[in-house]
Amino acid sequence: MERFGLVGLPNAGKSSLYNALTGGGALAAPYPFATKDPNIGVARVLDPRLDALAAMSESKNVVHATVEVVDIGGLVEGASKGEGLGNKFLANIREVDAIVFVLRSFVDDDIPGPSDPLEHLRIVELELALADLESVESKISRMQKAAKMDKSVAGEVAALERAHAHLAEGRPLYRAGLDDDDRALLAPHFLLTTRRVLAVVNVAEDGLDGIPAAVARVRAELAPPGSAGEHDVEVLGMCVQLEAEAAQLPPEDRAEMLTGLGLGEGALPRMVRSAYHLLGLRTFFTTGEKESRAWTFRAGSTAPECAGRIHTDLQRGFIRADVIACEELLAIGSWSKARDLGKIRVEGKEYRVADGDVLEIRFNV
Ligand SMILES: Nc1nc2c(ncn2[C@@H]2O[C@H](COP(=O)(O)OP(=O)(O)OP(=O)(O)O)[C@@H](O)[C@H]2O)c(=O)[nH]1
Ligand SMILES: [Mg+2]
Repeated sequence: MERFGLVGLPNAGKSSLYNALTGGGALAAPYPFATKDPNIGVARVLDPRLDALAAMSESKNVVHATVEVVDIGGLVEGASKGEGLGNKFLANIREVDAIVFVLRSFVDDDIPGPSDPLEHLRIVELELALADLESVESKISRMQKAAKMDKSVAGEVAALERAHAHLAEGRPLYRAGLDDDDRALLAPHFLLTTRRVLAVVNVAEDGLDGIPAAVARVRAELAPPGSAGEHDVEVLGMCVQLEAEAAQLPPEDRAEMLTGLGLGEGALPRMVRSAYHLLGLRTFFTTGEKESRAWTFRAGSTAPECAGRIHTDLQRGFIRADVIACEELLAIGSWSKARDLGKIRVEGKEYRVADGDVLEIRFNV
């Protein structure tokens, strides 16, 4: 399962966001370092297409795709040198696929800490880049000796040196526009800032109108259009407190509260979808009377690879996939009608599954 890690200063709203996403009971409190050990939970990837398919098939079971969310303790200036909870955050961040920065923008005199999201951003980026700089330096000095004996290591050392140049200027690697070769060479080193980043700007309850401006301000700093990191970074805004309150309500009341505030479906599904997109993740569906289900796959995967997400037997004994786009299937109204109309395509081993495909796998083991 993919993992998102919530990273930020104390009192930014990480645990509140974690609770809203996972329905978890993490301690959210108005003092720094309320979170010491990470909370780990599972969030559903809500997808209206799945609900529509389940309604169409009158499915008894509906299974959403899920992601793991890790709520990490707050970090402060100097954390990489042992301040606050010190380096404890490093190990936790190394284990996530994408970093979610929670940047506080709400003002509340009862809750200590800065309320300028750019100040939050400056500190978290600096600490992450310093931590990476330290690991890259020690790796380079260790590997330079090996490179003299073994020429094949030279490429890796060169990639580390390029990374070093960025980090030494305080630039996290997701801002560096790394090419695929450098990415591949750096991957085994588990650096923190080679991960993609989603920044959540946490605005006040009465600051919803200010979301577009707050997001634009953070984006201008973090990922201006045309910058190297444009594709590795996404920014969005929400009031975590309101989202967390809404998440605790039963579905009908939640919808009423969110629409009442002009928030539509709320920011959480959008946030999970953005993180999905950043990671190059896509969704395909299976649907029937027994169950409708959303499955996660990497963009570019073939039909047998997707079949393998369901069960390894389906990949091993893959014969073919019957395929239709979910919008088309929903418009027709049923799988059998779509078949009668000749709208179900038969695809083979080379087919690259598209986001929103509904699949039926034929296999034989
Ligand atoms: N007014 C307001 N308060 C918020 C908002 N989001 C979080 N808070 C409050 O801020 C305090 C800190 O929130 P937490 O979620 O515990 O923050 P954290 O980032 O997990 O903090 P640490 O665990 O100490 O790193 C809590 O009292 C929350 O209720 C918000 O959008 N508006
Ligand atoms: Mg916390």
